[in-house]
Amino acid sequence: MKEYSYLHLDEKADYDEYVVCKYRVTTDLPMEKAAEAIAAEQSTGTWTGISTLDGDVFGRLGARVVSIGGDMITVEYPPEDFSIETGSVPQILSVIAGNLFGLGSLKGVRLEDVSFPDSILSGFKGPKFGAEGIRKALKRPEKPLVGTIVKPKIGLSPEKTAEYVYEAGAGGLTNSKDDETLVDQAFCPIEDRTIAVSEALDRLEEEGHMMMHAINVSTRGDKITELAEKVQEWGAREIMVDVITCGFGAVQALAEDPSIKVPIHVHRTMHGAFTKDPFHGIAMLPITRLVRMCGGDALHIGTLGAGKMSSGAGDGGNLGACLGGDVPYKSVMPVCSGGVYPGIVADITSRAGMNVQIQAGGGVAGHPGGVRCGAMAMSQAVDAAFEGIPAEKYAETHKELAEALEKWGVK
Ligand code: CAP
Ligand code: MG
Repeated sequence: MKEYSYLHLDEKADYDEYVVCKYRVTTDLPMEKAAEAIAAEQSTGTWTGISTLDGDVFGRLGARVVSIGGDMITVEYPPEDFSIETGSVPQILSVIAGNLFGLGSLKGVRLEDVSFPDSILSGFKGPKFGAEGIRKALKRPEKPLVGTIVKPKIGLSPEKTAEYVYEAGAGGLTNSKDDETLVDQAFCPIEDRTIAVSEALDRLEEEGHMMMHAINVSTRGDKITELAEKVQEWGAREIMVDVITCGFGAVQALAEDPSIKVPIHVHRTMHGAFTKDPFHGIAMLPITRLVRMCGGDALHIGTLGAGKMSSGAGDGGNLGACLGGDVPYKSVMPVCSGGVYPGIVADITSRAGMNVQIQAGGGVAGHPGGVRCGAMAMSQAVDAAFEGIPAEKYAETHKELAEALEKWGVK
């Protein structure tokens, strides 16, 4: 039985033609063996040699291990390994992030990054609006966008939700959103909520303040486009999709649907199941790249180590994957959220810069003065950071910020 080697360690990765993946591998095997096990399983091999694999097929479709360094390996996949039908994330993920995670011979394997050639990128359209389009709609060209998540995440009536949104906007916030678990529950039917929130946003606009609220349309694949079209008719200015629970195809279907004329805020709930372990699973970076390809206009990338959700101190390249010019798409607004409060806004902007959306749920609704004061405190913290004034200094002349710093401190 002819054995084929997947090792091409004397060659450089071919980023122009191949899909190139970087994996972090934990194993007792020699790294060459572990690397070959991944390349074989994800392309033309299996756990043992097979009589049905000939040299021509192997040569054309076999994955290639092009580098091994420390616990990192680089595997490139030939373009023919991917569907002729372009723009298909499911089949791409089955190749680059499929069975390999279950290989018994590996203690851990984590997909850290992926690079796609033009032959793949050209099959995707990217965001309709992007960060620039959202800024244009909000008439907010430079400052960080500042938002809230309506809290409690479930339980408010449509009217109470709309009141929260109005108070948040009156306090200066540019964005609000449904929380990730709120869609169309009996206590807050999506139609009633969307209409009530839309009326609140119209009232704010009449008072001179532009604001968006993302209505969560995360539902089954055969219903999500219909639901998104309906909430748009009911006045939604932005929709939200939980991309991990709904699928990349849901974001793509909405982004590529010409009847959807509002930005898509992409939440990543459930990502922690595979991003949190530094030695097993999938880093956020490949997810961020795929969300931009599929057309998300804004995406949660965490707080770069500043907030409540555990994430690496660095941004892991996600800011560049959202905003960089290395792919043929509009940018994605990076959303920093999770345990955010006025006292860490400057820490976030020092890590992420100003082209971000910073949002707080508890950090607004937990303010001693209520939602409007919480919104004012967040807006004031963003203004201070944008002007390079320390929050404590700015708080001397801004009561709501002072009260927030008093309650939660400054990081
Ligand atoms: C934040 C949040 C978001 C997190 C998700 C929450 O609320 O609404 O879903 O940002 O984390 O439910 O926790 P708080 P990530 O502001 O009250 O923490 O953005 O990392 O995906
Ligand atoms: Mg949430």
